Amino acid sequence: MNSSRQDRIYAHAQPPQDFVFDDKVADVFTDMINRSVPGYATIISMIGTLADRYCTPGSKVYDLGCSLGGASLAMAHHVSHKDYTLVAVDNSPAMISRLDAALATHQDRERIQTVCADINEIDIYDASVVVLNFTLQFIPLALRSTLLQRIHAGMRTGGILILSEKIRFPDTALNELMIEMYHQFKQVQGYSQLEISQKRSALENVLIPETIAEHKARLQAAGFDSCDTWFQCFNFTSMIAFRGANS
Ligand code: GEK
Repeated sequence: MNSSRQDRIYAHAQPPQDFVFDDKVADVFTDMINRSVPGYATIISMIGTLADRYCTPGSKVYDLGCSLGGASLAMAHHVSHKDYTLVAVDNSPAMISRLDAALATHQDRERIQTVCADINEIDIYDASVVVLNFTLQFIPLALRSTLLQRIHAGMRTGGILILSEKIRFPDTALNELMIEMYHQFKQVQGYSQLEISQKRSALENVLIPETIAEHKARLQAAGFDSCDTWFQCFNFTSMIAFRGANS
């Protein structure tokens, strides 16, 4: 990862504006995501461990919405055989240019292909591991099923999809509690009330969370044999979905 600058984007009062993954965000992204997603470092490291188990020789590994390549680099680090191609995709030129710069001297450079494109428009094929690490939440609701169907269709039998998301809870009181606990986590990470509330408003129309039940139903409808949660902290979860012989 190639940025260590501190995220101060919402430190001062500013007019409301939807959140975008521009240069300003890309410059502080490593700090931002580590202080904004409880368990991010654990999830990244476990994605590497899961990829080592499921990445089959000659296959492709996709990191969809890769940002600065946190999950890509963890997978490249952990997968012990070197017979795979990792495709890291993001539609933010700010993210992909920084990832390219970070990869310039990386030992796995030749195995990692970076693509600046909309993940709804790329070809997905021969995949043993597909990662959507906090990306599906930014895809319009109407496009989510088609994307998961295309991912499923592009996977090898025995492959896995790792889907990490900010979630909401069906029980209103529990949902409120989880959001409050999450905001407390952000405060402990050094974010002020102003930063927390301005970021929340900026994400309001951009990041649409769903319940675990909604995710499971969509994964099953897309053809995945089985799926479940392997990580959860407050309103953040990571799920694993299998493409088995029956799908
Ligand atoms: C990590 N996975 O560090 N096509 C391609 N990329 C997209 C699209 C799209 N349609 N929509 C959003 N993105 C990363 C973190 S961040 C999560 C992922 C967060 C990209 C967007 O540009 C951004 O880089 C990423 O998805 C979401 O493991 O910031 O909460």
